Amino acid sequence: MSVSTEQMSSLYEQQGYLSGVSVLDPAELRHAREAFAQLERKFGTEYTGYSLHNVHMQYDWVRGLVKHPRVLEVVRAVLGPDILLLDSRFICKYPVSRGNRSDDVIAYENGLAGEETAGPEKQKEELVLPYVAWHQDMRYWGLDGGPVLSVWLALDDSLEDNGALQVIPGSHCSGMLHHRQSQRSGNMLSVNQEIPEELVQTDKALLCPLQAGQMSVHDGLLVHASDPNRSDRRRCGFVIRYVPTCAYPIQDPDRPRRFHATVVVSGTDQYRHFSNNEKPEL
Ligand SMILES: O=C(O)CCC(=O)C(=O)O
Repeated sequence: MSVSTEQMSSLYEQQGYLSGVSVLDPAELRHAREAFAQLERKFGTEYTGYSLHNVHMQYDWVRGLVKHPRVLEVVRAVLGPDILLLDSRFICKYPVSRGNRSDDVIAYENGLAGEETAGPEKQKEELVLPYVAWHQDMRYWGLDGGPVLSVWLALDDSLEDNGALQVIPGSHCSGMLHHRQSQRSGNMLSVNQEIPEELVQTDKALLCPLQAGQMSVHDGLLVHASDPNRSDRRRCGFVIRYVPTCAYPIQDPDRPRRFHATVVVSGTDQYRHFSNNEKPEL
């Protein structure tokens, strides 16, 4: 994307997200994918699907991603010079195995997955495809004093058939919407919440397709979701949350959250609102 910093920030302000931003060159991408494959071999894909949380504290190659100059250039354009990394997580949707694939898709599309069924239908019950329900990130972060910006960095091509991110442009201007317990099985969100469909302008939904090595960024109030991976390819993304250093944690029982892995990644932190970032640099 060859747009100026001013254009980037005004587009972001208007629509609540940017997409198709090139970040990793081919060598960097290869390195990240090889390192991720090593983690898959070490931990297994059950684990690497959603449990690689805040591993920027553990692995140099992940640390390189959260401080990647191109990532920080875009984040700075939106949040200003002083930036704290709040949290990071790999979110990987693996393909359904070929043998089961058509059954899985049918089970999901008929809404059978997760329902109480007997006999042969019981088998389908176990084949729930992971998806991410419509939500706003701010629903999960007990924070005030500044916006949250999420980066979604693609390690694989992320397209319609393997469950790319979808957004409702401009929805970040509607404030925090009501969330409830999700009605559908397979929601990857850790507290299983969703915005009821009647509150989401799904007719305005836009897909954010990304090539491996590209990223999208979105505002913490932007309504977004992603469908299951119905392809035979993996869809792996690295999600990084950033805030300006003026943001601070609040005690909100609806949004309990602990911040164990915050790091100043740009500028200085004159506020020191987050307790664990004694070391200003990672
Ligand atoms: O990876 C996904 O499908 C969803 C990610 C997401 O909800 C987020 O980045 O906030």
